[in-house]
Amino acid sequence: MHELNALLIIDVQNDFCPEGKLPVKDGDKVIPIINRIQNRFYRIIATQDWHPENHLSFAKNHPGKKVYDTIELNGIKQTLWPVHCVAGTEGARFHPGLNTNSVHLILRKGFNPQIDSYSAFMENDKKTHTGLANYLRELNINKVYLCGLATDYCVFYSALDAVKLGFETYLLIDACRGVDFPENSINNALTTMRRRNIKIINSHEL
Ligand code: VGL
Ligand code: ZN
Repeated sequence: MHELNALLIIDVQNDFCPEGKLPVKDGDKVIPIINRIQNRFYRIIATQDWHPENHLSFAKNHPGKKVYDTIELNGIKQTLWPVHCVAGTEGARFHPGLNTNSVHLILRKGFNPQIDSYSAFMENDKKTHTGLANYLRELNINKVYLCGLATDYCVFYSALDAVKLGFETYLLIDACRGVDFPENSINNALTTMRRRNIKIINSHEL
């Protein structure tokens, strides 16, 4: 059967790496792995979390609330984060170690101040598409492989949407790192992904 694949590199940005504003433990460790595997893919898409200063996922835009509090935002549960990945800032840039020369599409998400967008496919309202699903479909891509940051947020929601939208979906576990807040959130995400038929593999199995 004719099969075309894509690599989705999720949010490998300075702010999610150890020196950043919302650091993911060992976030930069995924970079050499991602650089090594890029040549296996027909298309490579890299996402950037790309927020305006007034984004409502930032705790500082909710007086009296603290980082990691949860609120309801337009009827959707929202974790409040430190200010991160502000559009055009150093923190929003790809980590300089990530090789982006072979990236075909750079997709930015989270730019609507009212809605967060963990998934590369849909905003958190589960209605507003980013355009990625139809981009992949027009290229006849049927398999997607996910890597990057963070395992339990943007990678997780992107993977769930990928299967929901009909793609055969793989998580490259060694090429991901997570926030792990709240406690066990990485393991819970992995369990949910397995249940939804997302295949969790190591990059060496490619
Ligand atoms: C992310 C929290 C807030 C992610 C983005 O890239 O996983 N997490 N914004
Ligand atoms: Zn964000």
